[in-house]
Amino acid sequence: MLIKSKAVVSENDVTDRTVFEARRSIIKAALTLPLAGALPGVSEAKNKIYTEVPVGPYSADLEPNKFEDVANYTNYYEFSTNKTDSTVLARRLVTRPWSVAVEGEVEAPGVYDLEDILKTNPLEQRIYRFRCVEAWSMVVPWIGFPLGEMLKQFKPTSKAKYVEFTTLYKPSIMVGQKSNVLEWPYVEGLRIDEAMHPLAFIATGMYDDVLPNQNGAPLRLVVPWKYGFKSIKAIVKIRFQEDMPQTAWNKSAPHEYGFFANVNPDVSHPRWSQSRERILGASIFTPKRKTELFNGYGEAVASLYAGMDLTKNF
Ligand SMILES: Nc1nc2c(c(=O)[nH]1)N[C@H]1C(S)=C(S)[C@@H](COP(=O)(O)O)O[C@H]1N2
Ligand SMILES: [Mo]
Repeated sequence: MLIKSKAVVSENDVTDRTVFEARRSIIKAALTLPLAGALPGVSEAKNKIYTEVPVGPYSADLEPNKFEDVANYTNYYEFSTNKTDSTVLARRLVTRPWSVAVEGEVEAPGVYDLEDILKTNPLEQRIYRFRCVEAWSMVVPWIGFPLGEMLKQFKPTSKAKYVEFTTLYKPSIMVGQKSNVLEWPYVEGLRIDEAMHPLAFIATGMYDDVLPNQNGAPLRLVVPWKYGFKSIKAIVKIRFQEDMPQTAWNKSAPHEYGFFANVNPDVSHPRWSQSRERILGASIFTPKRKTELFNGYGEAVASLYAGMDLTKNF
C-alpha cells in the first residue's frame, strides 16, 4: 500500500522522514517486548481446530498459497508499514474478550460479544483469490461466515444504504497508530447490496486454524472481488447509514483509492498498471498473472454495477 505524508511515496521507497521515524519508534516499542523482533516468522498453522468445517458455496477450486506466505507478509498499518514488522508486532494484540458495536440504521443496535456472534453464525471454508492494490495476489483458504447473514441478524432498516466498518484504535499496542500514515481508526465501507452479496465474507480463521493476529483476528472482512484494502481487520464497530462512508484510504488519497475499489485490470492506479499481478511466493521466473475484472468473480458480482461507469467509480 502507499504511504502519504508530506509527499506521496510508495512503500518501496520508505526513506521519507515521517515513515522512517514511525518505523524507528515501532522498532523501539518492539524491543521492549519479550522476544518480539527476535522471533522468526510463523511456519505453519498449529492449532488446526477447524478441520471439520464444511466447504461453502463460492469456494474456488484453487491451490491455496503456503500458510507462511500469507502469515508472514501482511499489510497492517496499525502495527507497521513494513510487512514483516507488522507480522511480529501484531502478536501483542489481545483478541479475547472482544465485542462489536452495532450502530445506526438497525432495529437491533447494541454491543455484541464475539462469542455470541460465533454461536449464531455457522462456520464454513471459502478458498478465495485475494488481490492487493499493490499488484500482488494470493489464494487463501478462509474460515468464517457470510457477512450478509450476520448483518441480517441486526435487522437493517430501509435507510441502511451503506455499511461502515471500523478497526480497533489502541495506539499503546497498535504502535503504528502513533504515526500519521493514515487517519486512525482505519475505516472501510460497502454499499448495502455489496455487503449482502453471498461472496462477502467475515473471516475468523484460515488454514483450518484460528486467524493469526497479523491477518486480522478476531474478525476481518474479506471481499474477494475488491482490492485488499477493503478487507478491514480487527473490526470493533459496524455502522449502518444512509450516506457513503468516508474510508481511510479514500480520505488519504482519493484520486488513487476509490470507494468501490473493484479489481479492474483496465483502470490503472495513477502510478502503476493493474493489468498483471505478482503471485505471492512464486519464483522470480514465474510470469506475472493476468489480472481479471472483479478478480475473476464477475459472473457473481458484475450485476451489482450494471450501468455504472467503472472508470469513474473506481
Ligand atoms: N485495519 C486494517 N485493515 C487492513 C489493512 C490495514 O492496514 N489495517 N490493510 C489492508 C490491505 S492494504 C490489505 S492488502 C489486506 C492484507 O491482508 P493480509 O495482511 O491478511 O494479507 O488487509 C487490509 N486490511
Ligand atoms: Mo493492499
